[in-house]
Order: sequence, then structure tokens, then C-alpha cells
Amino acid sequence: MAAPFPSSLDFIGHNMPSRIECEIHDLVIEGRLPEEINGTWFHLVPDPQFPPLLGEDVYISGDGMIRAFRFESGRIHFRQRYIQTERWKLERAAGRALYGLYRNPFTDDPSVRGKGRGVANTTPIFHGGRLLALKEDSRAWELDPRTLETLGEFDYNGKLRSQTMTAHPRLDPETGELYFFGYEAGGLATRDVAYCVANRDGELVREDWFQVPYCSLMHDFIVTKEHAVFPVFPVTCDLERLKAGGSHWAWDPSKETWFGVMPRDGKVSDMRWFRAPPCFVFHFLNGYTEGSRVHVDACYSDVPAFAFIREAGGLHIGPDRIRGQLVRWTFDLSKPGDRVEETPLGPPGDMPRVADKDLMVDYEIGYYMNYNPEFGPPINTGPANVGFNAVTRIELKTGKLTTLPVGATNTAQEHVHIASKQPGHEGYLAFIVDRHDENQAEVWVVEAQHLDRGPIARAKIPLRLRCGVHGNWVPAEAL
Ligand code: V55
Ligand code: FE
Repeated sequence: MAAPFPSSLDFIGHNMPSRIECEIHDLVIEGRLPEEINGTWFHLVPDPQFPPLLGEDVYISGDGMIRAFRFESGRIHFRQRYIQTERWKLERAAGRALYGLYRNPFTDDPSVRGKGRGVANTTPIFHGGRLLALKEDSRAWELDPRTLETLGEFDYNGKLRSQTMTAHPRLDPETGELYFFGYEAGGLATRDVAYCVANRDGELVREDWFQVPYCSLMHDFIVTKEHAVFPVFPVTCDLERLKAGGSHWAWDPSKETWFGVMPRDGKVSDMRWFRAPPCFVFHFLNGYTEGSRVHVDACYSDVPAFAFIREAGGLHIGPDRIRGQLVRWTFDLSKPGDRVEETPLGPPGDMPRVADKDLMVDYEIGYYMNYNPEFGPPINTGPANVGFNAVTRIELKTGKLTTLPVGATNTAQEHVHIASKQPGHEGYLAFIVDRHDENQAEVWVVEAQHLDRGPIARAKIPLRLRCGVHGNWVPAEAL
């Protein structure tokens, strides 16, 4: 008999593990889905198949479950399936959890010592003809994009030396190259970072290692047409703490924030380091180079959004006390010194997104999600224990904001942008809306340019969908 899950915030209410693998052919849709939307939206969610070995764990440790929404001829077909990692298979065979705390192998059952810990639960990307499920503490897992079957762990055919691969690779839409990195590349708690490039065919063509000032949670980075920027925020790992059975990450505001900036095709030894006060960023909206100036647009927060990271650093505050903002950081390479210019852009939020065509270049429009207390009380969902209740469109050149609240008893999961083929059309956003009043979900499709008009189509899903992390849209012709 399966044991119960814990009664902590990451496991109760909407965060209760779902463990449902399913398929719904032809979702019921209210409104009209434009026929030009033709492709598959892949989305990943952590969903632990067993209660934690040690009685507790965090949301982001859950086994990867892949969701696929296939949009075709005005219809949507839905499927979700577990990713059968080595870890998932070993635990399924044992009938219980064998791995201990998030990113702490010293807490594992001896039977899995040295076996893969990856859960592939963060970002699905389609590149070089492969669908990959990414998790930053390990290597990618390759999936069949049609059946969602797990094909195996992916290491660029034996070429990748880094033990890890970020869940936030950066695509150059013009060249088709995928820029990525791995941190703790040489092992647990190391300062090794691998900077990597895969060409449009999905072959690894570059891997260069360097060291960051300290081992840090490097969740995302920025690549422009000319530069790569590696952020180092003061959320640190310590091997002795791991050996003592402690948290992989702890907030440590005694350290500064560092940014390594290098020419993207240059040498890692040419990295120039900039410094700023302690803060934390999970995600960057976009970045671009303008002459000698490199701009990086970030979903800033004064302290990390995840309670377990704050608490391991001794900071016990609720999510309502975190201050955030959308900010632009500028690194001027023509000036001496190590200081960063900062320009406020917009209200707090996360899950930022631009149209693929705007990646890496000067751009006008971005989209991101917010929790705004004016729209309703907080609802515990997802790893930050507060769900988003609005989506915002920002015009970067004018500062103009357009916001769509999703309803006081609803929350929204990360949106994906879908390009339109119509000239002058800004495309669409699609996102899951959790209906907490009825314990079900919907997929909302909105016209990006007219976000505030609300959904043009709402697809009904007669199930609670646990809060996912990231997704990506793959046009039918690419598949
Ligand atoms: C994040 C998510 C992760 C992770 C580290 O959203 C950071 C941030 C879903 O896994 O391992
Ligand atoms: Fe992320």
C-alpha cells in the first residue's frame, strides 16, 4: 500500500501529487481556436510517484511528467506521461522512494549509490530533431515527441563532458544554434561551469569550462548576438552541509552578486566580472548588445522565491514580504570598473517570455506572469507556494503595460508564445488556468496583442493539473 504524502505546503491542496498518466482526445472548447495554430505545446511538471524517502522534500524534486497539447484543425488533444528516468524505474521496481533530499546524494538509500538522480522535470526543448527534457542538476533525457516515450539519457552522443545541463538553454533563432551551460559541471558543489554550443543539427560544437567565484544556483543565463552573460547569485552550496544531510542550497547575503560577461564566440578566459549587491533571479526575459553595452532584462527579487532556500540561510519570511521588479541591467564594456547600471522596467513577476524571433536582439514586447494581491488572495500552488493570478504584456520602449487577471479563484501556469503566420499579427499566448473552485483546469488561448480582451478559446480539462514549470511550442512542420 502506498504511504501518504507529507502535509507540508509543497504536497497539499493544489500541490498534492497527481500521478495521473492520461490521454484526452479532442478537448471540449468554448470559443474558437484559430486553425492556423498547428503544432504541439510540451510542458513539464514535477509530480513525485512516491512519498519522500525521508518524510519531506521540496516541490522541484518531483519526477518529471511531460504534458503534450497537440493543436490541430481547431482542436486540442491532451496527453501526459511520466518520464521513465533511471531513478523513476528503480523506484517503481522498489515500490517506494529510494532517493533522499533534493540534490543531496548523501541522503539516498545505499542501493542507489552512484545511480542517476535526474528527474527531467523542468523544461522540454525540441532541438536538432530531438525532444529533450531538462533538469539543471543532471543531463537531458530524450523523449519520442509523438508517443512521449522515454528514449534514454542524452549526452550528445558521448561528447558532453559536463555532468549537468541547464534547463534554460538559449536558442539563436537566426542560426538555429543552442547555447547552454552546465554548472557544478565537474561534480557536486564544484565551481566548474561548462559553456556549450550545439549547432542547428543538434551536434555539440563547443564546450569550454571556467570557474565561477563561488558555487551558486545558476538557473538561467543570457546570450545576445555578441555576448554571453553568466549570473552568480548568492544562493550557495556547501559539501560539508550536504554530507551532514542538509539542504543543497542556502541563501547567503554575505556574498555579492557577480556577472561574468564574455564575447559569445570568444574565450572563457576573456570573461569580465561585474558585481552588484546580493539579490536573486530565476529567469531573464531577454538580452541584447547595443554597441559596447550589453542589456539583460531580469525578473529580480530581493531574496529567493523558494522558502527552503531562504530558510536554509536562516531567513524565515512569508512570500508576501519578497520584493520584486522587472529590471534592466546594463554592462558597459567600454568603461572600466565592475559596476552594473540598473533601470526599472515593470512590476514584479516571473515566467518571462518573448516571441522566438525577438530572442537575443533589440525588442519591443515581452510577456510575464504576476501575483497581484489586488486580484485575489494568494493560493498555494507551485514551488513558490503562491500561484500567479495575472499575465502582463509590456512594451519595452514605452513602458506600456497590459494585464489580464485570470480570476480571484484561479491561478495561471507558465504561458507559451505561438507565432502567427498573418503579417503584423503578434501571435498567441496559451496557458493553463487552474480552476480551484471546481478542482479542474482549462487551457486559455489569447491574442498576444489583445491580452486584456481575455481568451478567444478555453479548452476544458476535467482534472486538476499540478503546477508545471516550463514549456515550449513546436510547430507541426518542425515535428
Ligand atoms: C527551479 C526549478 C527546478 C530546479 C531549480 O524554477 C530551480 C526554478 C523544477 O526544478 O531544479
Ligand atoms: Fe526556470
